[in-house]
Amino acid sequence: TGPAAFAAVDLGATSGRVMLGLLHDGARVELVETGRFANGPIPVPTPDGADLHWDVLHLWRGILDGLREAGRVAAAHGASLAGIGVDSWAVDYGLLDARGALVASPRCYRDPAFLPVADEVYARVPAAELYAVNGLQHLPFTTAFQLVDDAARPAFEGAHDLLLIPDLITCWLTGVRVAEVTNASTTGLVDAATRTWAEPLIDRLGREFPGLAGLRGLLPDLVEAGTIIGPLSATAQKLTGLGAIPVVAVASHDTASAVVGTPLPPPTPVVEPVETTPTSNPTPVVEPVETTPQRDEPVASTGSTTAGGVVSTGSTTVGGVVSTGSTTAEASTGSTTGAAAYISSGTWSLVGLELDAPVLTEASREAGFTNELGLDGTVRYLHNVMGLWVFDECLREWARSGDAEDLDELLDAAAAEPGGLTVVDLDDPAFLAPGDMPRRFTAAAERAGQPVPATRPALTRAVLDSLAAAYARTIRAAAELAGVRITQVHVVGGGSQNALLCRLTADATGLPVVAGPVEAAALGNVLVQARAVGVLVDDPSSGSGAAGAPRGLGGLRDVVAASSDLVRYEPTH
Ligand code: LFR
Repeated sequence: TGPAAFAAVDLGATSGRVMLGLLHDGARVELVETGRFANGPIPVPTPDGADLHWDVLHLWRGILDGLREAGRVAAAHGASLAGIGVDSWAVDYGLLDARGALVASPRCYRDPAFLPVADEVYARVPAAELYAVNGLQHLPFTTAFQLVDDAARPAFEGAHDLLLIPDLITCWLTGVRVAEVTNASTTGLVDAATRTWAEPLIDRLGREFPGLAGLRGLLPDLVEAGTIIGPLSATAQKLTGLGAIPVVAVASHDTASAVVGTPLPPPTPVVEPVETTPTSNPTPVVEPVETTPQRDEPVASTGSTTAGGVVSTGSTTVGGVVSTGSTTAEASTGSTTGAAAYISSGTWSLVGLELDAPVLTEASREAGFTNELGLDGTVRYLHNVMGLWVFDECLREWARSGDAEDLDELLDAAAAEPGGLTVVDLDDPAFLAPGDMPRRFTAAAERAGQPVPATRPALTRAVLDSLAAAYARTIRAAAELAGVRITQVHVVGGGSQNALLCRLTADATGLPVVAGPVEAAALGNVLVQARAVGVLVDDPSSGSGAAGAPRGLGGLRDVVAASSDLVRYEPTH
């Protein structure tokens, strides 16, 4: 028999794509790109400046074309599509009116209008109260904050439903309105412990901000990733030339799909649960920015801090390694079994661990760690590092000036630079908005009293050194807060192809870096579909032994590993 075929729609901030996933023998996925289209924030002038919007209709056009092509390519491989799934960047949404039509083009989270909102919200609902429920790191553009700004606009009055971007596309494909939980967890409106809408918090926001009084009524029912939403609607069948193919709610936050598509190591069973003993005085976990990568400093828990940082006293799965909910004996004795951290490296770098329960403590909040929800009850415990956005914006600026760079040549030249000279804090919201990035980066270096890179290779090296330093700092903090010892770092997404960045990351963390797959999000998307429609079953490693039992995350990741060429970078010092 031929392969099973699935179409993964994966929308990123700079491009969207449709990938055909051909699952061979239930063991290996071959990805074929059947559509790619540009994406990016579009400034739309207003009397007092400009709003930033996404052109979701352009994306929709690209999706329809890509799905049609996916059907054709699948047929050429002797297969017909068995599923469609959509993932995208998080937090942004479309509003539908009572008829189900889009009220306005969705706003982009980088819109500077959102920047002051968080403080207005924190003045009425303290940040600590929000964190205790939603577990989200402070980001100025979390959906809840965007909504406060949006609700003041006349268009909002016409809103009947709020759909996050992937849910909006799924609705256009099926006619069904749902909120898939991995992405909904980035809205700030979901309870991270119960994986349900945080009703008391939503009511509270409605009382504090009258424009949001009807917010609960805009939110659709939550579904877990892996739910079959319905067949392509008759209209969508016509538009794509496809049949009544099942549309699956995959882990629709692109980062959630990317973590599914990361070949994290298999779990090691816990022999004995260890009691969590809260410490009254957690050591601060955010360290000052280092100017040079640290040598010989293992990124591991010291065994002395933040035992109280974990709410669960049960077992916690970390990077596929089961550990206990506290700083473990394993961490302090330096046993060779350790956990793996991941870096989902694209426009953003999402740096952290996979856990099986949220960490909702003050220490975690102060360190800027988020608890987004993942597949199969997991938690993405991570921090957003500004990512390749800063470098890509420099490239775009140089191209706009008519003097575009050859990427490979630039990276070679950056590799030959001395390095470690200029390391700035990429968490600075000054980097958030688009435009004029080389100047903004050098201004930040000046403000920090650091050497100002004088050439493009020097600036490139400074950006990548700053990224690697941020990765090391974040991984060290995650290890401390979750109480685990980290022995390996996985880099997936576009950044996994940047050999210089991977090398700098290995050196900055002092840990081996395993790079790949590039298309982790598309792979994760395909695998969740395959399992949902009953193709990935009978996994001996799931331990259930039951015939027809769906594969666990480990079983899905076996397919990831078998489908990817991974590159390993050892630290050189
Ligand atoms: C990555 C990502 C991040 C999210 C940011 C904004 O593409 O989804 O996880 O924080 O975009 O939505």
